[in-house]
Amino acid sequence: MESALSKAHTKAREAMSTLDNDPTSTTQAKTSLNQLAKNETSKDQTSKEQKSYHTKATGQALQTVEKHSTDHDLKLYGSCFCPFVQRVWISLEHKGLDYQYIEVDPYAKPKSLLDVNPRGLVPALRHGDWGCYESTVLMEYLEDLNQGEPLLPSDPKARAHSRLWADHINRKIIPLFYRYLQEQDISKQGEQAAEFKKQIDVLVDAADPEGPFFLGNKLGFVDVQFAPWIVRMKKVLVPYRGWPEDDGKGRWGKWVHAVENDEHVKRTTSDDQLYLDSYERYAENRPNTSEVSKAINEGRGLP
Ligand SMILES: N[C@@H](CCC(=O)N[C@@H](CS)C(=O)NCC(=O)O)C(=O)O
Repeated sequence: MESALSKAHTKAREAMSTLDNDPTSTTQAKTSLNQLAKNETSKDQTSKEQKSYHTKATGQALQTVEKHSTDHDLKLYGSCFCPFVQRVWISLEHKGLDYQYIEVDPYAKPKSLLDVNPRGLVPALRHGDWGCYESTVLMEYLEDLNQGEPLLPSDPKARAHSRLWADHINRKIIPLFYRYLQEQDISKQGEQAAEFKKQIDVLVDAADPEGPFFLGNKLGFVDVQFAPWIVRMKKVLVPYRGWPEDDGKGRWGKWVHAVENDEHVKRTTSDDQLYLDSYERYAENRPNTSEVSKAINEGRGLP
C-alpha cells in the first residue's frame, strides 16, 4: 500500500506540474514539497490523533483580543480561526475604531450569536441595540460609518471597481480554496490547484500594475476581502496540499508579501499551529465539518 509520505509527494507533484507554467513557483514548490513530507512524516509518527478547531486566539491575535475585551457598544462576535471574521476584524483595526471582540464557537450556536445572526454564523456585529451579519455587508457598514481610515476609494467608479472584484473573490476564488482543500482524490488536486490559480490570475490582471495592493500602495477593500485566504495559503494550503509558496517577486508575489506584512493583518493573525489544527477537518473532508464544507461537497454556493 502507498505510504502517507509517498501520497504526500504525489499530491504535491500534481499541484506543481499544473503550476509549473508560473516560473516563480517552482523553487518554492520544492520547499513546500519538503515541508509537506515533513508534516506527513510527523503525522505518521504521532499516529491518528484528530485535530479540531481552536476556540482561543494565539500570538498577535490574542494580544488584540485582550486589548479589546472590555464592554463596548460596538461588538464583533468572532472565532479566531475564521477568515470571514478576519475580514471584519482587519477593517476595525485598520480604521482604528473602538470595539469589543467576543470569541464565540459558531458550531455550538450560542444564544448571544443567534440573537444577532439567526443563521448562527460568524462574523456578527452588534452596534447598540442593532445587529447584522455577513462579512462583506459588515465591511460596507463599517465604511458607511465614515470613521477612521476608509478602505474604499471616494470616486464612485473606483468604488464600483472595488466591489466588482470583491464579488469575484467571493464567488470565484473563495469556493475554489475550499474545493481544493477538501478534495480527497489525489488525481484531482492538481486540477483544483490550477483552477484556483487561474481565478487568482484573473484578479491579478485587474489589479494596479505596480501595486503592491489591488489599487496601488494602500491596503483597500479588495485586499481585505482576500487577505484572510492569502494568509491561509501559506498556513494551510502549503502544508496540506503542497501549494507552491511564491518568492515575492512577480506581481502576485508582491501582493502576497504586502498583505502578509500589513500590520492590521498581522494583528488579527494567530500562530501557525492554530490554522494547521483548525483546518485539518477540511483537509480530511470530515463529515459535518461546517456549513461551508457541506456547501462545497454539495456543489452549492457558500453560506
Ligand atoms: N457568508 C458568510 C460566511 C460565514 C461563515 O461561514 N462562517 C463560519 C466560520 S468560518 C461559521 O460561522 N460556521 C458555522 C457553521 O458552519 O455552522 C460571511 O461572509 O460572513
